Amino acid sequence: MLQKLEELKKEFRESVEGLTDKNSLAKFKSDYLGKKGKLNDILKGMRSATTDVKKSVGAAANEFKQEIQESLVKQLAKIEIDEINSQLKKSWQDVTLTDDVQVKGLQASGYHPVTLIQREIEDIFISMGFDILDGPHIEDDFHNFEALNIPATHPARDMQDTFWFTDMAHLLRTHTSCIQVRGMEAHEPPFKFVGPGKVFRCEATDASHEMAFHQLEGMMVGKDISVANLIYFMKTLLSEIFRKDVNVRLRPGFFPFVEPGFELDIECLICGGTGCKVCKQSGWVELLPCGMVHPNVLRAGGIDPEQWNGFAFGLGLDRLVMMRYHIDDIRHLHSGDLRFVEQFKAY
Ligand code: FA5
Repeated sequence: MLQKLEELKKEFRESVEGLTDKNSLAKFKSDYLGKKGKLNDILKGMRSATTDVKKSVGAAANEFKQEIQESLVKQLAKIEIDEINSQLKKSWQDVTLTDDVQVKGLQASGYHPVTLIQREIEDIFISMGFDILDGPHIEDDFHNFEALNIPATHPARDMQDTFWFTDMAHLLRTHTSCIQVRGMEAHEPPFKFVGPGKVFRCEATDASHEMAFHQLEGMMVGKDISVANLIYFMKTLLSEIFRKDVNVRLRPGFFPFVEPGFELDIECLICGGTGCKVCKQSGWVELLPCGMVHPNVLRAGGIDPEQWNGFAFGLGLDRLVMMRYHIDDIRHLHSGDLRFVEQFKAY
């Protein structure tokens, strides 16, 4: 029996290190230690053995059992380490590689066209001395409506369908005009800034309307600012963005926070002004509402309207992207389809 035990030990030691996965390790364990396993098979002969043999074989068998258990634990740890290492090898990425290096299985990413145009506009305004401001997506009634001359009973609240929180005091901002209020609260005039960001409206989507889209707010407050200053900045912006002459028209527009208020429309670049689904067959796309800041708004922002005045505008960034890249449906922009986004890599 002792000799059989030695042979079994030799066989075990030779094969245990060849095990490379958890399933074969489990099977191997039951082959040796299971009820009908190889060790018990040898020990069956113990029943008819003498006490001395029982003693010596029993001790050797226990020792062997312990060796098997320890070896299996060690081998299991080795298998697990090998598994982790091979996973690491497969998913290893060199973060120093640039996107011109083709790596199998890796795709070079790019910027979303809205981000690209936002940065471009920020650069244009920075070069004209504007600051860049930010504001929260979750706003309160005061910053989104009240301070912008839209009291609770004002019918203009219905112009923008609002996602309200259940407390009915907070909301997802419906426009970036709240950044005007936050800008006035944080700065002493004179100042000029732009504030880009995401805005949310509870409205049905179509080729030119999304529920979550992007605007870029602009505000300039100083002494004796005029409509001529406003038009100058808007024209500079559009000629820099489109790098060509585009037809625009200015018409009166109503927004409670500006007086007078204007709608600056751009001739639809998708159809060249002949009419399509983006411009709703009108040939014009509403792009840039603007106007002279209402005295009530300055007052709510802590600024004396007797001493200071200014202009403000709210540019629709998604529609600007559509005009710039001739995209005929706004829903492509946030579809999450990589084939679409990958076309806009350069900045
Ligand atoms: C406003 O949101 C005003 N806060 C803009 C403003 C600022 C006026 C400062 C005067 C002074 P309006 O709701 O028109 O205005 O939206 C501004 C621009 O956002 C539109 O011209 C359009 O380009 C874009 N826009 C509006 N609704 C959507 C929508 N559902 N999907 C995509 N773009 C939209």
